[in-house]
Amino acid sequence: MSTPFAISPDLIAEHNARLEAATLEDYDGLKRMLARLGIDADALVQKVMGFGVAIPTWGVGTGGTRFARFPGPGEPRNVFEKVDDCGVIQQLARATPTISPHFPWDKVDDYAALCEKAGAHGLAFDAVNSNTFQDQAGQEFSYKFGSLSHTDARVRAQAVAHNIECIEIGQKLGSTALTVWIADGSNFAGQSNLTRALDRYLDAMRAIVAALPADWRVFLEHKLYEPAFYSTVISDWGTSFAVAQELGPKAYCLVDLGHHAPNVNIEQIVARLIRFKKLAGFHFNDSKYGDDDLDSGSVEPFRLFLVFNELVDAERRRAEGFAPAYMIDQSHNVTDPIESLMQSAIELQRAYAQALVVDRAALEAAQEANDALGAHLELKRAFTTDVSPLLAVARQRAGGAIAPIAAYRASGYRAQKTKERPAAAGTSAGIV
Ligand SMILES: [Mn+2]
Repeated sequence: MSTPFAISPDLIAEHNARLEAATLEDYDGLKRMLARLGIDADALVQKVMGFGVAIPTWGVGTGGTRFARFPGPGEPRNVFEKVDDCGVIQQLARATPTISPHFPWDKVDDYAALCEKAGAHGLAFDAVNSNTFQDQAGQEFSYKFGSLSHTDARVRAQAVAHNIECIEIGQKLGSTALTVWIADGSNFAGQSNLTRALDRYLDAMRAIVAALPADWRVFLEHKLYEPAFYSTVISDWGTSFAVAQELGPKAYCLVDLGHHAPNVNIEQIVARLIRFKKLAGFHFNDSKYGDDDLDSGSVEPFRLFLVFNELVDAERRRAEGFAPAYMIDQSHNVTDPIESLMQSAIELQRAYAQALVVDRAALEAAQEANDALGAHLELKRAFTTDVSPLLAVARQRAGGAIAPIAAYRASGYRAQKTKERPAAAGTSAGIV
């Protein structure tokens, strides 16, 4: 097992010493500009430092598509090595204090050792993810035609048992949430009875909810299509919401930004779920065409900002039951996953900081006066505010690197891991 903190703190200190003067100069300028608007930049830095998003264990490996996977050098070969990579991401960017594991991919014999490993990096575990969308070696029944909604009760029972096992593992890791995404659906009109499939899913989910410990929540993740291309059982936020209502107070709706119909107003969906106290949290990514799993904020940063605008609005009015879990869920095919994950976490912090820069009183006044353009301009002003110096200061104050990707490249971490981790056949990574 490699030692924690493989990147030397001295390297980060030297890196920061080189960039500090220019960073503070830019920050002071931003601080004066925000002060003129009555906004305290230092308070925003504190807010940004308090923002954390979970890294999925599958994210530190190269994802791939249904066509091919092109593995990168020095990829983690097991969950312990994945935790090492998550440790580096957190060490440098200081925005990702938790890990979201996936089972059975991350199954180990000794979960106490895994907790110890994560703890040594200052990391904890967030929601655990179950997997009934593929068959595992030695599994009795196949999920080819579904899992929790399968026509055969024995398959459903097997899928329920797997989810309960995930809860049991999660308890050992200090997690308090289970994320359930099923691939169930149909590829032909008539293949599946749309009503009965949902009924079977509800029955199975009731058994899973009944197994949740008192302080646990279950996150229901919907997805419009793929692998089912005609109908998907939990296809949209409406189905997810109705199901969460039926399953009771422990069930919440998870919003994966890529899992919606084209052109859907995602920020409005977020507002609705907050209003009905059913927002579980997010799987962050970006997309241009569908469920593309592109890096967060890389294609539509304004949409991301508008989502955070709703979140900050809810936070400021202390919306009842508002406690979203933030996770990244994207597939890195052409980049070093560590770099992509750091950059994505920064883009999420950026959207959060920009949303904090909105003058809520001015926005509300414009809305009340039906000043459509005035309201829009207030959002645009916040969105076009360059908060980069504020984010850099937050990172440095939290002990990270001012420019995490530059520091990472200078560290030689990937080259070192390429030597330590010769490619193993069948290393799993994927997209959820
Ligand atoms: Mn997802």
